[in-house]
Order: sequence, then structure tokens, then C-alpha cells
Amino acid sequence: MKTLITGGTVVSSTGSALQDVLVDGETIAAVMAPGSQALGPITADRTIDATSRYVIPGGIDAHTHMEMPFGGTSASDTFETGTRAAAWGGTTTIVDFVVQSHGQRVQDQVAAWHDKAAGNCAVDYAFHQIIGDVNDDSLKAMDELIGEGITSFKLFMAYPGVFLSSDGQILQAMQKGAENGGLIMMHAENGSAIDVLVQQALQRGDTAPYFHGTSRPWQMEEEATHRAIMLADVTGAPLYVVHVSAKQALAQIAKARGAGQNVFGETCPQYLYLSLEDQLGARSDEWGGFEGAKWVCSTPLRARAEGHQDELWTYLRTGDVTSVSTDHCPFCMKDQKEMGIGDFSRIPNGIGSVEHRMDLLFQGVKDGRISLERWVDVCCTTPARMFGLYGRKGIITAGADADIVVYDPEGHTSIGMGPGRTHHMNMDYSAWEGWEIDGHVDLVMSRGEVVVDGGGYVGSKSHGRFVPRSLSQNLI
Ligand code: DUC
Ligand code: ZN
Ligand code: ZN
Repeated sequence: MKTLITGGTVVSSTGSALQDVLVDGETIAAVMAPGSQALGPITADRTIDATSRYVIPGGIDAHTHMEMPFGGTSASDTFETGTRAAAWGGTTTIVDFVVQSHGQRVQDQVAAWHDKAAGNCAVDYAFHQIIGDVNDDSLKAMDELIGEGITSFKLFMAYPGVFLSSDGQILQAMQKGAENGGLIMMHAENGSAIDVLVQQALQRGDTAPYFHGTSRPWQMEEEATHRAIMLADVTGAPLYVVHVSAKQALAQIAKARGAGQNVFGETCPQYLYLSLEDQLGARSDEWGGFEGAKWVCSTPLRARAEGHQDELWTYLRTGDVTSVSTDHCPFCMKDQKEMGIGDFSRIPNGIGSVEHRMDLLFQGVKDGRISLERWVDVCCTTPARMFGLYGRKGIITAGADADIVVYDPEGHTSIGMGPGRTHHMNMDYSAWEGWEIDGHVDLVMSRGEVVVDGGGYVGSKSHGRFVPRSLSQNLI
């Protein structure tokens, strides 16, 4: 099956040009000047007219948690519903986290995640490994996983008693990363100190969702980020700090990068757009003092008065924010977030955004925050390079997988659950209700198969495949 995408502007991380794209089966066969006869007359089985639209690589969301057991419940999107929503929004690869908690064996957990995902994904998927219990067995598994295409390992400085590793354990895992080339990903918040602040807030009677934010102040993120950077420096491990929300943490990352260290920062749409004041402090008639639970996640949304959001956009433009993922970890209000009525510490942490990342970041282009090419870079190309997918994913070039999005810069997307709005994630609310985007995902192709077309999902849950990853291709 040959498909010719004509008339569009192909956008890469480095430039844009009017080009035709020929897809043959699952891969891109050629990227050519419009109407080029260099390959002789082209006979395609199907032609897609992309006139006036951008043709970009499929998005890569390198941070999702589908059906993850967490906070006494499980993330509400399954691999099936979550990857379908991803497809709707122009994301054609997710990298999800296999979870190893205390007492669990890493390899058992990897097998469990393969079982959950196989045959249930609308788009391609890969895995990172959470190491929640650093011990001889899990350190050995880190070597084994590299050979199985799982080449990045998340550690936690937060969540004592659940995922937190001591500094000594982190050091050991980093030594392993330095040795085998695995990328160390870090949830950087000082969990022990935060736990005390949380207990003190609850004892004062500060039980509403807003106090989730105030009990995780930016100093706790900056301190942990700095500590992680120092530990990485001692060991020589490459370090990728996930879901950075504090501008001070990013300053630490920028400083380390300036010194030539392999340190990278990820942020998420919620930290670019949402805030402690507007969302965690929200009190609609429907939810009263509890509405802010919709946006309880960690790291937390930060105070706009402190200027984090604007500064994050700046770091995104200048390169010290390496990429934008969602940390997609959805929970419903009913029966899930509600567990924390009267005690914010029981609200399961997480926001669902896998469907909206490409649109929300495109709005940054429209608003003059980032360039068109940087949009593709932070959403598609650098995530591919960062996580060993580049060449196959994250780029429109001959030989790459035909993961392609046709994006209309003059289209419009209304996000939310109301009529005429878009929301396909398995949640009973949208964290982005009412957001209006000056752009639209018109068509999504995953390995040569159209999965979203003309505003409808036409894919299947048997399409997505596990993608083994190489070591990071993005080290300094
Ligand atoms: N933070 C979240 O908000 N949810 C999942 C895990 C995490 O670190
Ligand atoms: Zn985390
Ligand atoms: Zn996460």
C-alpha cells in the first residue's frame, strides 16, 4: 500500500519546506520536492491532500502511566483507552513506566506490563523501568533490561515508604547507569521533608487540595534537583529530571548543563499553563472547596505570583527544558480523587493530558512562546533522541516509521467534555475544560496506517507494537 501526502509543509526540528511524502507500507519511502519526478512517475494507492497544513512527525509522549496502581487505586486509562486518546491528539508513541515497588522483582513487573499492553494499544509503545527497590537483584535487572530495549530507569526522591530511594541507593543505581549507559530519570522532590509539612498542614486543619501545593514548596524541588545533579556528577550517570515545575529547579539544571554535565529537564503542559492559584485553589459551585483535586499532581502546580510558568516557557525556548511530556496519570473525581475529601494527602496524584499535549504546545507557537520548529523538537524529535528511538521515530525521512500527523494551523480545537469539544481519555472530567486551541489535528498515521481521519478514530487496538529502544542518542 503506497500513500502520497501532497501539498503540505513538512516541519522538522530544524526547518520547514513544502514537500511531498511517499509512504510505502509501514515506512516513509521518500520526502520530495512537490511534484518531483526524481523517482519516476509515482503511482500511489491513496493520496492525502495536506495543502495549507503542516506535516509533522507523530508526537512522542515519553512519560505516561496507563493503568498504574498508585495512591490506593489505579490510573483510570487502560493501555487501550489511553493510547486511543493519544492517537486522537497526534501522539503516535508513548513511553510508559513499568513499576517495581518494594519486594517486587523487576523482571516479573516487566512481564506484567507487557501482558497489559500487548494487543491493546492503538499506537506504538515503549517502556521505562521504575526502580522502587534498589537491591542486588534490581541492579542486575538494569543490565538485563538494556538488552530488552528498556534503557531508562526512574528513581524517586519522594513518596517515602512507597517509591523513595535513599541517597545511597540512588548513588548505586546511578553507578549502574554510568556503567551500562542507561539513563537515570529522577522524580526530584525532598519526600521526607514534604511528609512532615503535609502532616503539619493536616494538623492545622488545612485539608483542602490547595494545601497539596503549599506543602510541596519549590525549595523541596530545587534541593532534590541539586542533590540529584551532584550524585549524577559523582557517578558520571546521565540524568533526566522529570516533570520539573519550579523555575529554581530549572536554574539548577541549566547550571549543570552549562558546566557540560549530561543533565536534562522535562516539563509538562500543566506546569506551563496551570497554577496553584487558578486550579489548585479552584472552588466551583459543583465541587466547592474540593475542585482543586482535579489538578493534584506531583510535582505540584506552582504559584503564578512566583513566576514559574513564564520562566518555564523561556527555558523551553532556550533549550534547558529538553522536552515536554504529559506525566499522563488520570484519575476520576468519583471514587478516586474523592478519596481525599477532608485530607488532601489521600488524593491520588495525577492529571490526564495525553490527548492534548500536541495542541497545547502548538498554542505556544501561536502565542509566540516557541517557534514552529521548536514545537516539533520538544514534542517529537528530542524525545526520540533522548530515549533511543530516533531514526525510526521523531523524524520524517526515508526509512523512518510512517508516524505522521497532518496539522491544520488554521483549524480550531475546543478541549473538554461539553458538546463539540474533544476529550477521549477515560476520566469523568477534563483538566483542560474550556481551553481553546488555534490549531487542529486533522489526520494521524501510525506506521503507515491512518488511525485518525477527518475528526474520527479509525484505528484498532491490535495495531500498536512494543518498540525496543537503544541507549539515549541525546547525550552531550
Ligand atoms: N506524579 C504524579 O502526579 N502522578 C504519578 C506519579 C508522579 O510522580
Ligand atoms: Zn514522578
Ligand atoms: Zn510520572
